[in-house]
Amino acid sequence: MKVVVLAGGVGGAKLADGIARILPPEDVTIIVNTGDDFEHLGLTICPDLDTVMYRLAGMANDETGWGRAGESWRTIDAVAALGGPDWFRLGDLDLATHLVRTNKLRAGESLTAVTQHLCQKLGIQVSVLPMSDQPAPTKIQSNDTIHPFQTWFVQEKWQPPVTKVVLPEDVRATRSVIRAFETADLVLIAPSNPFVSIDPIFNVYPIAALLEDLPQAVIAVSPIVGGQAVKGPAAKMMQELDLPHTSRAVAEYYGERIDGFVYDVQDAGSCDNLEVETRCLDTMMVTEADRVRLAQEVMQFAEEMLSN
Ligand code: FO1
Repeated sequence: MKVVVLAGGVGGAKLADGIARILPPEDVTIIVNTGDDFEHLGLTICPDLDTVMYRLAGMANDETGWGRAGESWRTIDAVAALGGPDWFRLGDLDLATHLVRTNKLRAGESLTAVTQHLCQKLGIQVSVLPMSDQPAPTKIQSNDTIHPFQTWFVQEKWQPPVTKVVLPEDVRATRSVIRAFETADLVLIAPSNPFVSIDPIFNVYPIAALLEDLPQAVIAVSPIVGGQAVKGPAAKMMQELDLPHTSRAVAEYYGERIDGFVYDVQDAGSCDNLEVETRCLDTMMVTEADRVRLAQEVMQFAEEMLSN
């Protein structure tokens, strides 16, 4: 069964890793949000692509969820000593990724080609695709201020209340992304932030239409557990966007876009008589074994749905 996983940061990377561990690599494509990307210190930084790649390569930093394990910070601290910006913590090992990526992009390679190169060097066998090769910066409007994403997320620690998530117009999917959707039997929406990780992917033309027209099943895994986001601003954003911060509200937010919904045992009973098929599972992924188990249970749910 050919599976496409839509992923953002930490939660998305974990489900992607679980799926990559149980399916043949040629059947798995991870399509990653690039709305968080930005230019910083002259480097092109792609946080969600890097979080997914490091997790798939077994070198993710489990404390932070982003960057690399066993990191050191000598360079960024030397940057600070020279009066440079150190608010966005770039580790010494992580910098290698940004240097190689930026160098290749400057030489004219596409982000898709650069990502493929990095994955090959990191020993990643599944396909990891940026949602587009064009810049597609997500901005956060808070009342009458519009913040670049990383300024809001890191510098402001996602505290400014979100009035609106501002997505770019005219961003187009790559041929590889379109082909992945056209050959998919199943699309999984990982437990990522619906507004700043998943919506930016749907915003890329013609992904929303592709998902509507093609026969495959679309299953989302809730990023909200027990009324809280497992990590990051999703629950806070739901309140600011006048949505209940519940897993049921996530299913209702995805609405027609999904055929199935997976929510956590902590929310048992909260997603009965939804339009879509649902499955109540232990969705917390702390260990690798958790990631494999959840992936297996989600695939079982999908197979049951697809066989009906
Ligand atoms: N997030 C932070 O909260 N603080 C940081 O200093 C930080 C540095 C960083 C460096 C590389 C990278 O790939 C991600 C980094 N992140 C940091 C996380 C990043 O802002 C988020 O992963 C995404 O943009 C949202 O998912």
